[in-house]
Amino acid sequence: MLRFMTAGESHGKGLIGILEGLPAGLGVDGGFIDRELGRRQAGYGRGGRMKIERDRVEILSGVRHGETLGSPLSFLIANRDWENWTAAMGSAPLPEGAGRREVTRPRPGHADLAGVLKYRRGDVRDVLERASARETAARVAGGAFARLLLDRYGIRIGSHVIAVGPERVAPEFERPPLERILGLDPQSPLRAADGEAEGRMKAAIDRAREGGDTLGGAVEVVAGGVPPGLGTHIQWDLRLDGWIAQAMLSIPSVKALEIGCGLESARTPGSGVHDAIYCGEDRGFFRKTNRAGGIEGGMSNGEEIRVRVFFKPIPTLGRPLASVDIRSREASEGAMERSDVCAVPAGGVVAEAMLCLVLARAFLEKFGGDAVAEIDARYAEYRRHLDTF
Ligand code: EPS
Repeated sequence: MLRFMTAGESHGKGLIGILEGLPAGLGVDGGFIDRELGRRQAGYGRGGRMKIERDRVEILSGVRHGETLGSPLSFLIANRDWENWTAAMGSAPLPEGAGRREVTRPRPGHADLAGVLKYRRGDVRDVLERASARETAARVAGGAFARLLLDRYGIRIGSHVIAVGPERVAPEFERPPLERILGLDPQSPLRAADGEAEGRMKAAIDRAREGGDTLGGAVEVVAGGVPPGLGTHIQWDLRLDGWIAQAMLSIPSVKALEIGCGLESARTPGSGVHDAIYCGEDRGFFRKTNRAGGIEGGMSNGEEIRVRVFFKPIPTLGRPLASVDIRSREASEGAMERSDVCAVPAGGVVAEAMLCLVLARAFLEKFGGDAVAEIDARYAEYRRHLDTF
C-alpha cells in the first residue's frame, strides 16, 4: 500500500516527506520534482515568503543511482526562511518573552483557535506553524514521485484555474481538453485557459490586496489515460471518489469539491445526467459524454477523471476581522502574519499532487508488485483483457 506522511513547521528547518510503497526500479529525476515545486511557488497573488524560498528536494533515502529501491523514499525541502527563525522556532528551551514571536490573537478561519484549545497551548504559533499551507510543498514533492509511476503507465494529470473570487472563465473554457491544460504556461499568472478572464482575475486580486482582503476560487483537476477499474464498489472506504474527496478536502482552504457535473446532476433528470454506453469495432466501449467525471460505482470507468476543487479565501487578512486575545480575553483583531492574497493557482498544483498520490495508490492496489517489471507485466495483461473483452 502506498503511504505518505509529512512533517515540518512553516518556519522550522524544513519539510520532510516519507513515501512508502513505490516499487523498485522506477526512474527518479530530481529535476522533475524541483520543477513541480517551482510550479507551486508561482501564481499571481502570492506573498513575500515565495520571494525568500526556492524550494528544492533533497532525497534522503529510497533512491540509488536514479532508481527507486522499494524502500521508504524520504526527502527534505529546506526552509530558507529558517535562518530568520532559529531562536523562535528552535527545539532548545527559550526564556519567557525572549524572541519567542508569540501570537495570542487567533485568526478567524485558520486553525488557530481550535488548535490552541485542542492542544492546550498558550501560543497560537504552536498551531499555526504546522497548519500553514507551507506544508503543501511536501505534498507536491510526494505527488511528483507518484506522478513518475503514473507517467510510466500513460496516466497524465493537469489543472487549470476556473475562478478567482467573483471572476470566472467563459463557459467554453471551463472544461478544456487535457492537452490544452497540459500546454498552459506553468509561469503564466493564473494558469487559466481563458486569457481574457485572467486579466479580470488579476485585477480582482489587485483590488483585494489594496483593500487588505483575500480571495478564494476554483480549479479543475483532470487525469487522462486512467484505465477502468481503479477503486472499487465493494466497500465504502475503498471507493475511488471517496479517496479523492478525502485527499482534496485535506488541502488547506478547500471547502468543497465536485466530481464531473456533480452539482448540475442534482437538479437534472437521470436521462440528462448518465453517460450512455456505446461500442465500436476499433475502440471498444466508449461514451460520448463524461458527466460522471470518469467515476461510476466508486471505480474509474476509463474516461477522464475531472474534479473541481473550491478554495475559501486565505484567512490571514491585511485588515483583520474581530478576534479575542487568548490571554487578556480582550476584544482585538486577528493577528497579521505575512501571507498571500490569493493562492488558487498554487492550490491547483497541490490538488494535482493529491490526485497523483490517490491514483498511484489505487493503481498499485490493482497492479502492485515489488518491482516495476512485475507491475508492467500485470498491467500489460489487464490491457490485453480489456482489448479482448
Ligand atoms: C506558504 C508559506 C507561508 C504562507 C502561506 C503558504 O509562509 P509565511 O507564513 O512565512 O508567509 O505564505 O500560508 C498561508 C497563507 C496560510 O494561511 O497557511 C507556502 O509555502 O505556500
